Amino acid sequence: MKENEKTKKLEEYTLYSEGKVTLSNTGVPVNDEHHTLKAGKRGPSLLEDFLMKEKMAHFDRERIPERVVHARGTAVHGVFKLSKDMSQYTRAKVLTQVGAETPVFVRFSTVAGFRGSADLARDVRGFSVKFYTEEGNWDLVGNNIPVFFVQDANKFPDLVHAVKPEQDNEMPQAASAHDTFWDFISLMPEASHMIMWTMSDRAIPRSYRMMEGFGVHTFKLVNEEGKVTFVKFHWKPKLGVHSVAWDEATKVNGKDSDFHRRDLLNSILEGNYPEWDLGVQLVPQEDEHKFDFDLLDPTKLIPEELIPVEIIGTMTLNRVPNNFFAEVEQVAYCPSNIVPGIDFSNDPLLQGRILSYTDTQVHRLGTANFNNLPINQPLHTVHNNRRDGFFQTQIPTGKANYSPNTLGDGCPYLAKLSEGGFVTAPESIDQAVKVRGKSEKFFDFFSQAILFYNSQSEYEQQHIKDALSFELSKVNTTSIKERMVKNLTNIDMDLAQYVAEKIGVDKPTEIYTFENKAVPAGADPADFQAKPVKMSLTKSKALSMANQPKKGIKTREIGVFIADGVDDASLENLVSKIKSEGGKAILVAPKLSDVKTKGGKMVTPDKTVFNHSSVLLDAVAIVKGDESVKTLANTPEAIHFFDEAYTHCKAVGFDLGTEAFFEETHLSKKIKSFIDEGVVLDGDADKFISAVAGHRVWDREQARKVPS
Ligand code: HDD
Repeated sequence: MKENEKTKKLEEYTLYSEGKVTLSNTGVPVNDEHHTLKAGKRGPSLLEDFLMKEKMAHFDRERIPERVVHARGTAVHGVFKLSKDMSQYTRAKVLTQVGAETPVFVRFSTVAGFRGSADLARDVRGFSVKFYTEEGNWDLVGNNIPVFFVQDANKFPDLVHAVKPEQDNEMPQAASAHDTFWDFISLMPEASHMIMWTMSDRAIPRSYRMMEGFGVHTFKLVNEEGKVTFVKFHWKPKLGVHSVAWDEATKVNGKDSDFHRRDLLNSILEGNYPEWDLGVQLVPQEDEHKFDFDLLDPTKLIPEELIPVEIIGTMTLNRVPNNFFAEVEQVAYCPSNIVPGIDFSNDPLLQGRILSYTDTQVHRLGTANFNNLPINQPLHTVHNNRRDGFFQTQIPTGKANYSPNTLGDGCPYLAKLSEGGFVTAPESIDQAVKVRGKSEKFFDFFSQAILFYNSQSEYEQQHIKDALSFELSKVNTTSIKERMVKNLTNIDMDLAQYVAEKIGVDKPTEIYTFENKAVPAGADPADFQAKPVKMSLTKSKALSMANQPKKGIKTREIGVFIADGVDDASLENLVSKIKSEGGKAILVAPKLSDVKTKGGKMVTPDKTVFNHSSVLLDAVAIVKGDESVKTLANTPEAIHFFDEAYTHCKAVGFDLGTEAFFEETHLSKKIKSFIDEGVVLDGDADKFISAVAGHRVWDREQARKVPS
């Protein structure tokens, strides 16, 4: 081959290896993949078209089973940085090396909906963190709610069948407001505490970035000496904990069903990295039985008044995935993934999860080798004697695939304790008797539901009442509704009576105690042996979102309304104030073409009144300008933005000189006597910004009777 031909060939190969040229799955450069090979241009397709066959066969197998629960979600990369040495309690390096950065991959999700369902369903949110530690992957697979529906993993398939779309008609999608869910819940009083949380605003978060996360179960920390300390894990968001209004949630689902997903990805792409502090509640092993509740019961939390949350580190999410399928869809979280220094408690829900997740990943990802997928690989290359199986991507060398061996010099040998080897924390269970059942304190079904409800502010209690009324009004079977109301009398009589009236069943007058009452047909008597416990604590501050600190307007999206003729100085003033506080000014105009300011400057709007919506914004404001105000006052969609923002208890700001616009809103007609701190009529940008920082003026609902 001549020299220049050789060079040409080399260039071609480089192109291939650089990934610029389409290669078939076997590495053949492809010249045409848009026309099938045919016998003549109008003739039948030919069987020999191996390239078309490969493309089609691959396409036909693109989908893998979606997750049986938590199918809808998204995930991003980040780092966890430890700020407090926990070696007194654990030998896990991830919790003892202060300042070290551990990579993480974090997936947020809803539970009930299918993979394509909308983000703002009333639902629990999954909060899964995979820590890629020096000592292996540690998966903390939690939720944004600190307790769970059921106490035993054996009930989980029933719970999931009940909440998913009904089997005879596959309805409703991503919603618990239907007969089968409430049938199950009404027969499962242990779910009462969780139901209070899911009917609260926690189940409709403003953003993944504004949710708390909880490991839910009690785990164990184990130190170098083998001493055990019980632990609960908490994630506290730096942006505070915030939710949307229910009416708003239902509208967000239509306006932007990817609302949470988009919000998370955009914030990272814009450099606004979401952060959470990692907190722990620690209980010395000797104090295991000192509480009114059982530490192993996942329907109970440890009130922060009893054991405060200690902050030990911070997680920052700072990188979006490159490929959704390869990373987000293929990531396989397993609560069984723990590292030396962390151990399981005997929580019967956790014990079942240890089995279920690895099993589901083998099914979903099709092979026991699912940890070979790049997103699941631990930091260090794995050496062991697990062999073969579908999609084995490693090529083990040498002869020895067994242990002990001499042919491989004894390698890979087992890690001694001094080399970090995992050992299970010893626990004496020699006297145990095999039983199916649960411990005494597990029969307290209501005391923490009561604690939660009593800890809510007035507007939060109202939201729970309204949510329960909505959900149960969608139930067609009267006996289910009646049973739920009876259960609610055990939590709060006023709540039970309110709901009863709304859903058209008899108003209860006394607490329905379970003792001596007939167990409903079809129910398990064990689920009805409630043994109430009087809790020493009557309220817990941390349980109410109303008590959570309001942390400014960072990353909040504020619609600033403009049209031709808008006043330059006022616009500049408001936008720069919003930006200087870390907020985002979204310029909203009647159309997408550039707006000409009064001073003749051309400004490009971000959104229009017809492609955006008030429910996708945190607050709205209008800037003065004779001509622009006139235009906007004649734009019904613009008026609707303000009316709706007001209804959803958001901050609404009117510049001085925008009275003509204000007069068009229904606010002017109806609310003049209900102007609150969220309605800023004097164009004071600072006042407006502090109103946005307050998140919502929820009291507006009561004062104004707005159905938010
Ligand atoms: Fe689960 C997924 C959280 C109880 C069985 N669960 C899943 C995910 C989260 C949780 C966040 C999504 C993981 C991801 O992002 O890929 N689950 C919880 C919490 C629970 C809980 C906080 C109680 C405290 N789960 C639970 C039980 C079982 C399962 C009791 C079964 C015995 N969960 C599964 C599963 C899933 C799952 C079927 C579906 C897809 C997957 O695991 O990877 O195995």
